[in-house]
Amino acid sequence: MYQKVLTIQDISCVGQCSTTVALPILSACGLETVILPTAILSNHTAGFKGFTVHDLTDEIPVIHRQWQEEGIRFHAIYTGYLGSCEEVTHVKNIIATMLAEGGLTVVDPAMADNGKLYTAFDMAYVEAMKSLCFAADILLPNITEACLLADVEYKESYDRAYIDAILAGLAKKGAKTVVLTGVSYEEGKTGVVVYEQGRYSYYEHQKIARGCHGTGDVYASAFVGALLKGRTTPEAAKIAADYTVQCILNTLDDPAHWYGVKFETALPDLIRELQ
Ligand code: PXL
Repeated sequence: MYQKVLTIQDISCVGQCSTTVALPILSACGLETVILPTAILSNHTAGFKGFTVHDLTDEIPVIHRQWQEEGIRFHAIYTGYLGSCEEVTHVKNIIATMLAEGGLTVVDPAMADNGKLYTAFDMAYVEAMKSLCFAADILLPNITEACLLADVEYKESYDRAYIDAILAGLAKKGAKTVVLTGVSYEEGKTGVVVYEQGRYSYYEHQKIARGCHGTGDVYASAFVGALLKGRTTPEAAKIAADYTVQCILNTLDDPAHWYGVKFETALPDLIRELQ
């Protein structure tokens, strides 16, 4: 079935993250992709000397009202980096009114990594995000975000019991399906835990030494693409992991490309996988 997905996140003009990776990846997966930018930044906030932001919070309800006039509906809504607590409220309103029957919501909290909140956010934002995250059909956090949402202390080194406790904490607060990324139990390996209807699965793959910006968004976009093309949650989690690893591998030989990954170079592999 031809499906229409709405993705709500910022446009970082330079830096290969959020909307500038979600739109091409979802389109390549064969999905009609509608964008709703939450802010326009000169570049993303991680690693550049600075950045400019034009916040679009006030524009969101204006666009929403117009879409409602037109009777537009989406088969899925996938949200990423939002700019403010107020935007979280607007996004909840959009989800409540714009989904087609049986439509799916995927929320990537996109607010923290490596034990730290991104520059633009504070704990008030985390609190606001909780209501959005726990209402989603699929929540797609990394470990840092999962800890913030579950009120569990972040640890650099951990075991299976720690990961189980985070997932139990999320489930207790209302999370339905959780796809937890960046779970590494062994040197040189990392993976994704899928928690769905009380069952766990784990897909382990190689861990590439160099950390790359934007890979969370590349992963989430490929995951949503695979899911909407009919794959199960664990299958989509694996397809997105393999694609993200390939994107990183295709970037490794170019140290000047520190700000993102060359996700375009692996799109043919992703398209082939979904055919
Ligand atoms: O990839 C997450 C992300 C999205 N958008 C902006 C960011 C970041 C991560 O730092 O700064 C603006």
